[in-house]
Amino acid sequence: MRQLVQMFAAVFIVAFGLMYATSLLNSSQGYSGGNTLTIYNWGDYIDPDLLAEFEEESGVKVIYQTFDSNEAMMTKIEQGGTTFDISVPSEYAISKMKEENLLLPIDHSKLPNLKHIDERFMNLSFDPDNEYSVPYFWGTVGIVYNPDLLEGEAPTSWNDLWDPSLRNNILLVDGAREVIGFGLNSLRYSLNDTNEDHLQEAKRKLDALTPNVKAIVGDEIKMLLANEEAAVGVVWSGDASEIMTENEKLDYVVPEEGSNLWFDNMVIPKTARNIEGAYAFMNFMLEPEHAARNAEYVGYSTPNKEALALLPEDISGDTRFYPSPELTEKLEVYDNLGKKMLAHYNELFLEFKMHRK
Ligand code: N2P
Repeated sequence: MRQLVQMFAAVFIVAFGLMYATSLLNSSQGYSGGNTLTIYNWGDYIDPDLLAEFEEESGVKVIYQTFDSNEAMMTKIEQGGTTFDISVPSEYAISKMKEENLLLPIDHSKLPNLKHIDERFMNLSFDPDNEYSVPYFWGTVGIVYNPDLLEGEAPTSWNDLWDPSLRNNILLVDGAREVIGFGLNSLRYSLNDTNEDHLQEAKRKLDALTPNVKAIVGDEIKMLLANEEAAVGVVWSGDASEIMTENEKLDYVVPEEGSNLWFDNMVIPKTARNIEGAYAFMNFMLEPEHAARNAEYVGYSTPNKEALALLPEDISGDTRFYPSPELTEKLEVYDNLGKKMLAHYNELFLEFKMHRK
């Protein structure tokens, strides 16, 4: 009898331990399936009220995780062990993830609200026919500046950043493509350039910017610039718009040498567990009223034409954040440069960061 009790106790302990271990693993790796939906999005990129409303409407519980660069997001998904149902990569990352067979094709019949997206943002070269992705936000990269803190004229060109009057007065977005990209643009090279001499020249030029760079930062760049901790920032357009809502003195310019035009789209990674939930979420975010609220909350530009019509005129009519097709045509979209070249861009960016130390 005692032996039997001991055996039961042992079985119980092992079973309980296993259950506990699995639950730990699930919560740390973003387990989804059943009634949960795991979303992997950029930081500060959704109105939290919309998440709560989606949960209430659908009965699905959302597990929400964030990333701060395409590179970090891709590494995590490539490594495996995650079960994200939705992610929001930028165009070159979508192209790379497609190539690596990391995405599920999208069934458009499950997204009736897809019809609200402006044609201008559909069927782009990184994902013909939107086979794998659905537009979420779009924008540019540019310079946000505080006229009160500038000694000289307002910047209009990337090369203005090297002005000695900006010593220790510039904040940079923590993005490899963005920083190497404006280094190349400042030399009038393409931000997709793969010529090693051009890349080294851009790297040397960026190293020479070091005395002017106060910090290279993530999402806190918005708070720092709004609080007037630096005169100038190189940022994504939506962050500039958000900063300018906080501090009306600031302004945003897309430099004259050219810059980046980017698109962030929702995708369903191949490892998704709750595919129906993923469609429900995408369709919810494509609903014009939801897309409009999301755009107003985070400050980024919506590709949803019905949502745009719902936004106040001071947002939808602001050509700094809703530039015309004639203007965006002059900008460059990041190409998928391939695994090796992307790694090289990351390396150069890392070396630039080290150079500052
Ligand atoms: C939001 C970051 C937006 C990224 N915090 C632009 N691709």
